[in-house]
Amino acid sequence: MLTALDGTFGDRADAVTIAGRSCSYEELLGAARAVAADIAGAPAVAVTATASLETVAAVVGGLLAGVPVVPVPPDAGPAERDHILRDSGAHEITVDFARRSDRTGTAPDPADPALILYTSGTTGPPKGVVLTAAALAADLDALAAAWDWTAADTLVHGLPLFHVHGLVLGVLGALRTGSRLLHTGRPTPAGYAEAALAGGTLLFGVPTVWTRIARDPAAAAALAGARLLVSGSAPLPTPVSLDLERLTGHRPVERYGMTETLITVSGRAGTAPRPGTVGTPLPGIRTRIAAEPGSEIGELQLTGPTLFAGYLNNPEATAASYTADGWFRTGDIAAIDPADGVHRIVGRASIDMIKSGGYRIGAGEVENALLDHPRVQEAAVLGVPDADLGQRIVAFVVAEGVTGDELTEFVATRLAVHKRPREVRFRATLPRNAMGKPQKKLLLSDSDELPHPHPGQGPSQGPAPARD
Ligand code: MCA
Ligand code: AMP
Repeated sequence: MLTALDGTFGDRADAVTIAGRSCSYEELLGAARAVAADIAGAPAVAVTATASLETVAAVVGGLLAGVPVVPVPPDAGPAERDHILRDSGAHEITVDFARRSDRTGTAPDPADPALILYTSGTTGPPKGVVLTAAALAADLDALAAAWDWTAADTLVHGLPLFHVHGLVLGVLGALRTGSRLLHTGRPTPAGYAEAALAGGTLLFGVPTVWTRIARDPAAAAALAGARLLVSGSAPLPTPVSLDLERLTGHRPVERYGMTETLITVSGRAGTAPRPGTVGTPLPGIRTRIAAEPGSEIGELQLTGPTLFAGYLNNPEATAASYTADGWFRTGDIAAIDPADGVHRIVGRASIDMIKSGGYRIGAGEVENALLDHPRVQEAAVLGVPDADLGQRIVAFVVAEGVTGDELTEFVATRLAVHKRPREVRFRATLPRNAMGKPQKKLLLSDSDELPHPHPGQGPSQGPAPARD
């Protein structure tokens, strides 16, 4: 699975650098084997997934031992953390990166679970997405082919190590292709600039990262020597893509995916990316649009070897995510250009799935946290268009005797930092339909629309609006 650790591509003292600390493949393998020896036979293990060599050793150790790893967001609030640990049944481990072992166990079955990643649905607590080693390998090989990604690359990013983007693509991808990894600790423009000047060739970011780099011309200029910039996890606004091209000479390649499916659709290296589109299906992936007659947009559905093995302990939710004829329902609304098969993501089917800074946040989870506050009678949470984050979380509440800041802090005691509302708006009542369901769109005002930064750039080319 992790070809680089076999010595296939040689070794170097700084094969992997995370937040300023480096190690060779040999050191990483020794540390990961020590983890594997400790956890062999466990049903699952959890690790607090800080951006660190320890997290990498834990995940690699799990892969070597055939024990699924549950990366827990370091800032997950107590409620979220308890849920993840209870639902997964994983026991928590801490890693001492200085330990080494040369133990080699039997190679695990690639069809067995390798990672369990917790991700939000529209309602309820996060669900555990079970990913097999075979699915991870299939996806990384398809991406390596799409991006001409090889051991000659130096991969740069600063994304969190508890989601597909930062962990699967950003760590396991480097260890499978043999590309050197330079993780910047946090995804700041200065960090990316420094890493690009230190030889970075392939740069990964969520749109918020690219937006911030495009607003920092000096940092952007440092990216000129890179080979390929890749954007994903949320829609990249067209003006950002064009600004980056002007500042760096590169238009980012966009790719589309989900925790449940891994990356399934992507632009290709060597082909000029068309802003606002996410490319074509990766090898082995089939896609289709479930559209009403006469319409070319509808739900994107897909099949292929990168799909998850189901939601942990939740066969009903797993079954509900597939059509009767076995295609995965992404919940994303898309269109496919009949001329060249290029896919365009138009929005989400549900207004209750929010993407903020590339993080997926279920409105229901934040609403439930707010409703736990004794002063809150009603709550409706929305993703409002935001020039930096794509969407920002805004909570509409019916409550007395409590401030917005107090409610934001209250949510932070339960859920991860990025799930906190950025803004709380108080209302006397919430508009509801005849069934009693909040009519969320009625809560938005005209000022919640994004201004169009470039003439001729309509909103359809900016971040995708949430749809009901
Ligand atoms: C954040 N802060 C807040 C709030 N939210 N303060 C008050 N109220 C709030 N509601 C704090 C933060 O803790 C931080 O404090 C400071 O404000 C700045 O926050 P922010 O603007 O959010 O900046 P940031 O913390 O730098 O976050 C932006 C980010 C981040 C770095 C782009 O959103 C991020 O890492 N996104 C990546 C998400 C990702 O990897 N998604 C992949 C999943 P302080 O500075 O003190 O800490 S998608 C996936 O895996 C699929 C398959 C795919 O397609 O890729
Ligand atoms: P997550 O499971 O956190 O990866 O979130 C998956 C969701 O992110 C998808 O269902 C899409 O709504 C969104 N997404 C990922 N990549 C893109 C992209 N390139 N363009 C638009 N939306 C994206």
